[in-house]
Amino acid sequence: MGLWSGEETAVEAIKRSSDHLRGPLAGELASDAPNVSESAEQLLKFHGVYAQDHRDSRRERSVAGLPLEFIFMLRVAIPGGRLTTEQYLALDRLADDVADGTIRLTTRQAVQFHGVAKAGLRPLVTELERNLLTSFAGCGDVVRNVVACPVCTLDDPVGELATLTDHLAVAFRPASTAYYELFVEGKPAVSREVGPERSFYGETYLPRKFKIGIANPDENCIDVLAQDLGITPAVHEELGAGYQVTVGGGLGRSYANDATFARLADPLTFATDAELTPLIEAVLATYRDLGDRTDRRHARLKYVVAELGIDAFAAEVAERLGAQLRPPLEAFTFAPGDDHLGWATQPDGNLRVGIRIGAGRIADIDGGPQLRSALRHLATTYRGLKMAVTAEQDLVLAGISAGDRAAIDQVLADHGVRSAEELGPVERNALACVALPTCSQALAEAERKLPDLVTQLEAALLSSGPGGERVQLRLTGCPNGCARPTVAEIGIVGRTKSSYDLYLGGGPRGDRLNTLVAEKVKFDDLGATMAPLFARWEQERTDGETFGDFAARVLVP
Ligand code: SRM
Ligand code: SF4
Repeated sequence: MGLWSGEETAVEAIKRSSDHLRGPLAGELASDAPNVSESAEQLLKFHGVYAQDHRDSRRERSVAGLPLEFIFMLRVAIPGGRLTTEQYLALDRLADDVADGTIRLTTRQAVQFHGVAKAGLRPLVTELERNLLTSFAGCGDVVRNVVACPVCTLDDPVGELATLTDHLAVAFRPASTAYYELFVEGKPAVSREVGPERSFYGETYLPRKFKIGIANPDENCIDVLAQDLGITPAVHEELGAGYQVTVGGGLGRSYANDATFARLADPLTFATDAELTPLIEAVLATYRDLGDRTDRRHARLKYVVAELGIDAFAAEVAERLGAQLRPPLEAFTFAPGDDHLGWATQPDGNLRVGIRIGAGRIADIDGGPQLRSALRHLATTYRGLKMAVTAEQDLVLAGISAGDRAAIDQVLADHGVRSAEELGPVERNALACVALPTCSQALAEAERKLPDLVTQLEAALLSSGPGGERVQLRLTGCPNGCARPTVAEIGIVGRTKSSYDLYLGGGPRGDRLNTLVAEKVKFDDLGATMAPLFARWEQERTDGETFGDFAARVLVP
């Protein structure tokens, strides 16, 4: 029995009658229509596909009496963000063949293609499968792409965290074979699994999306407390190595719904390696049973944990697991997240280099950096490289022999790609969500305005604050929080077409939500709004105090 009363949402009915994620998709994908029905739209998400329209052309087309310009976004789920050069080069080709000529890295280490025509979806998925990649469960009410610190998995590709990431990605992928039937031209696919749907999904899958993140025990680059379920390697006094498991994180909010809020996860338990998978299954079964299926805006796991309290939630999990949960470790803290940019030495003596992508968009800019060409050149020349998308929308190349470092630096410089040391103090750790022109939920610009915002804030920092010090900035076009602005030192969130809310006081440890300090600030006024606050930081900070810590101590109400 659920905790919430009311009628279930229309999406629940669509899922229930879909025959495990099939519904009307076969017919609609084959039809000549450029768009799909509402039911198909909902089910496509489970296959990693979003039906969108190009929002820049809405007005013009409406005036001309034309229908919307229908396009699709496809998200490739890449566990821990790890790619081979072969896979990367396949993604690069697909960007031209079926998408808008760009590859978009996401804040969950996935890759998105934008501007795909409906007819391009099957060829796209077929090529992904050929390269052992999948968009299945990239979106939808299931376990999404499992994120993990990219450096842990690159530095030890067969180690504990890499193995766990790959295991969880497969263990929690739906068993339905609909994806392969619909998209892979009827052929059995590499990652295919046949059998009844997993019991923790049941007939209607989860109430909403479910996010799992695996943190580096030494630094929190994935924002583990923002995940529905976070896993951090830890050591128990008696049991030895295992994992601190946290539940109930989530950052999305809605202006139109006061019952929604951002929330950091609570510690649930300490689990050994052998206990982890059944534990997660029990958490998912608890969520399946108790999540709010009457209001999709209020359906995430965090609302169940908040409503019940962590102890009662743990009891529900224990009942489904058939065993008591061990208490979590006490006094568990996180070191600040590393951006993994620049050169570093790997444990085996090889090198890795993290390259800032800039809101995750890998593109060649007319008259500007030729990032896409540079990466294609590197992946083609150095076939043995290992690659990983970070949770900050950047890319790390690893397995580089010391002798190749200078040549790689030269390729990047020749293509106008700046090194980590050349990045500005705000630019370096600035994230932005996609927002316009593709995101249906965007209230304001984000990715396209990030360079302007960085310029404004760096000018303010240089003129008023301690110029060279790094400050973390995250910009989104709405309060859904896709660039995790809610835990950043400076979070800027779209409120109306031309104004933003300003949040301060989070930080790179990812263990503190920030606080609203100014509402509906015009975009062009954001730098001027920040300048006096940077000046106070310069004057009033304690020794070495970061902007986020200072803001949390002094600036927020
Ligand atoms: Fe997100 C919805 C983009 C990470 C919270 N997100 C969307 C959609 C699909 C818009 C939609 O529903 O139509 C956006 C597609 C835009 C486009 O055109 O590409 C979108 N989200 C993204 C990405 C691409 C942002 C980016 O610029 O990198 C990230 C893709 C992640 C992935 O690879 O799976 C992305 N989204 C996040 C995160 C951050 C994270 O998970 O670490 C969050 C906040 C954490 C959380 O889940 O609470 C996030 N996205 C949302 C929400 C709010 C959910 C809620 O609890 O209310 C929505 C709205 C929804 O689901 O209805 C949303
Ligand atoms: Fe779209 Fe809002 Fe997510 Fe940005 S934060 S991608 S505007 S849903």
